[in-house]
Amino acid sequence: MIRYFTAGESHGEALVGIVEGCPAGVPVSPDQINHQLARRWLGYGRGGRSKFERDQIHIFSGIRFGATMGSPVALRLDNAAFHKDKAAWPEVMAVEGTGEGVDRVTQPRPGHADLVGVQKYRFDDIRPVIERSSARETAMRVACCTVARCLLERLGIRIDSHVIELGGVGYKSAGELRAARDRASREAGGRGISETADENLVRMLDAQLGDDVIERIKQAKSDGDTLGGRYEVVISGVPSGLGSYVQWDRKLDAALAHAIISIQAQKAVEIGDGVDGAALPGSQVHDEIVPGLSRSSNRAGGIEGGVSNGMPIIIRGFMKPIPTLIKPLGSVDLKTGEAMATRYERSDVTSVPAASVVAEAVVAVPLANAVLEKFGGDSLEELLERFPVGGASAGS
Ligand code: EPS
Repeated sequence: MIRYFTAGESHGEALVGIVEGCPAGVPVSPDQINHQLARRWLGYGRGGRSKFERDQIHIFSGIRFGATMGSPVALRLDNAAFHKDKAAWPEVMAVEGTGEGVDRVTQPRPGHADLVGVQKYRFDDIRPVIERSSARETAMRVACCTVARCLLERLGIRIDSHVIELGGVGYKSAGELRAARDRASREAGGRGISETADENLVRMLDAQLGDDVIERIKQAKSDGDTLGGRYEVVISGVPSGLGSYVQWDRKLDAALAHAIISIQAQKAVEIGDGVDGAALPGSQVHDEIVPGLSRSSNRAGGIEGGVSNGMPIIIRGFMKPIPTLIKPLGSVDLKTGEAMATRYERSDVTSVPAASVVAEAVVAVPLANAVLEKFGGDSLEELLERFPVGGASAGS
């Protein structure tokens, strides 16, 4: 099974990651990882940091002559902010010394991990919480998960995503969304819908909607506010039979939902038309079975009973607005116990487009593990001998 760990602070020297359990013989290159890292910076609404971070992966181990060796893959990403920012990060984040002379952060931001973090770890300074809870960590997650994604690609499994709503602007119904996705898939030809989404400033498939969203972001920026939103991940080429209904921790939908909700600032996950479906009668929700044992619809989002059914997997993530706002929010100074509004800090207005790219990456690990659990194999070659050729069906 593939496991990965990340380490690193947002304004520390670097992020590092270890990916363990990937079969041998999977082609992986720094370019593939860098491509995903560059995609993670896409999207209108990012702040000052996006102007200078240029994420370039350094691979230390686990890959030889362009392919995995079955041994742990070790990765490093330098934080340009460590040296480039005006802030004295090498002093603020120093490994040695007492921290004397370094300002403490004492005004917790509502909605952030700030307050619960200082209470939990008994800090008198929010800085350590800010640093590790930051979404900067998702850069290393994308890098780690791209290794699993490279494995899935070799099996013909592809993962796409697009933003479907941002700041309340988006598709009005499941039908409208489905029509936009189907149109984009047709027009994409051999490419996936992600390539089309990547060409839009907010990763939306519908250019007009994208323009409306940009206006909404501009408005939020001038209001000193932030925005959340929704995106969907579409996984195609998935064979039926991944996951299981027999035990809670073997359900594929649960594993995918865990991966999505673990991304910073995500507050909800939907599989297929789960949210709309909860308000409809069963006769309008379930995908009828037609001769050939296929389906004419995919409202279940490719998973029934925690098991993939061969249709594309559709999973949506819901992101809250970023809790670092220019507009002050009510808080309390931890030094004095007095009410005090939050102070301004550099931030993004929104990072929903980035979250959609991170979501594509993180689902790759539970999915690859479901594949490895069912088909096994210590090498890609062995896995390919066992994996059903053409076992997956198309359609949405
Ligand atoms: C983040 C705050 C901003 C974002 C950062 C996440 O960073 P800074 O405080 O340096 O301006 O840019 O995201 C990234 C650096 C990234 O790579 O996505 C936060 O507080 O979560």
